Amino acid sequence: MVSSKEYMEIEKTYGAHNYHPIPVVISKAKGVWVWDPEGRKYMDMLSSYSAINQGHRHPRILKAMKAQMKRVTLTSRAFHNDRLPMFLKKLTEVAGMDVALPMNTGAEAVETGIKIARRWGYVKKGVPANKAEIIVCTENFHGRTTTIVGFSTDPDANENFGPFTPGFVHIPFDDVEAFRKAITPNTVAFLVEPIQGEAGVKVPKEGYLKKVREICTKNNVLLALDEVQTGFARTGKMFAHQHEGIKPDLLIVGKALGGGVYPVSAALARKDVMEVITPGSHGSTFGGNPLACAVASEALDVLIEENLAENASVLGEHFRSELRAFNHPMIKEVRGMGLLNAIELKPDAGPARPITEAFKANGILAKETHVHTIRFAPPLTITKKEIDWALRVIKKVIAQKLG
Ligand code: IF1
Repeated sequence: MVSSKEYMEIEKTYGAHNYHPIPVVISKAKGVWVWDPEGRKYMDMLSSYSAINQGHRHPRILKAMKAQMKRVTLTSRAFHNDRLPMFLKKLTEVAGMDVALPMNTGAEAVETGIKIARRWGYVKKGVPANKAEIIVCTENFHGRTTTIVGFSTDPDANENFGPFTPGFVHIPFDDVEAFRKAITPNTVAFLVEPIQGEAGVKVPKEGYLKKVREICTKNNVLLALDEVQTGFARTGKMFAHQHEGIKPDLLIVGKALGGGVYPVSAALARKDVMEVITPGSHGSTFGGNPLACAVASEALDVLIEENLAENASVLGEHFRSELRAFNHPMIKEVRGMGLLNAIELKPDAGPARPITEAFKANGILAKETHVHTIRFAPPLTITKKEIDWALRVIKKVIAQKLG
């Protein structure tokens, strides 16, 4: 048998070094649990950065995938297929948006949103050619393409990858006045995450998105929400923007839409916005393929029929209140929404990495983000009993490592 250590060495030799993973090899998974080749069991408290909201290898999603594999898997969009129509209908109904454009990865869906917003700006708003501006936030994370990293403010993401696409303007996150001031007659959209994930699970003040929505409407600027990470029940509602009772003009989704088995993403919009996209102006070989549509349709049904938003809301509240009550002197803040949560350590505690490695040794997989923050985002199928076990381990490890 090949050992975990050997797998990691082979990967290091033959792979690009674009990651610094927790030293664990996953070779089997089910629900909230994963196993390494040596048979050690861990709770997955990352869920592939919220892509596994339905849990690993959900039986219904695997069944739908297998059934579709027996019929047809890929057609391209040169022809119609018999899975895309109902998938589009279901997705737009779940999201409360008029129409959707299917892609594969989150970054592609963000790129799609950028293209829609710019074209809408020229065709509908009357912005002069090549003058469109999109407002984005500092510390954003929207993906890895050259255009997207071009407006990242994280040097790790974009150093030496230029020259970059112009047309992006930065403001601080959770700052309504900065947004108001940044708008010009050429502003076509505000692209923002409802909760900044990679920045360390930064939850904005209540009312932020609502005020932003009002300003967008008043100024004829599209509100483009990136819910790739916050979408599909993660924060305790189907979409994070629903906590504010608002609707975006553009909604970007991915990750959990693929049910943890297949990459599926989409840009959704109002009909009058999406209609600027005409034949030949955008697409993807794999976007909207019948296998993706079968998987994603089932992934949506599972979220709804298993009440996963409700579970995320209840257990998320429980998770945060238990960690706050723990009140450890080295914890600066416990924050989050639903089951997207983070512990930020005080600078005196030192880096979070030794803590996440100790979690691993105690059967919990979580990942640090930046130096002092640990993110916890288990599958939304997690039970009260399982999260209570995780809480006991988390408290024990923090007490052991930080006194
Ligand atoms: C990696 C981070 C999380 C996203 C939002 C678009 C995308 C993402 C809000 C792009 C992707 C992933 C990418 C993944 C790690 C992960 C991540 F740490 F990098 F920032 F979740 F916080 N919009 N986020 O969070 O989606 O193209 O990857 O499908 O390893 O890069 P993608």
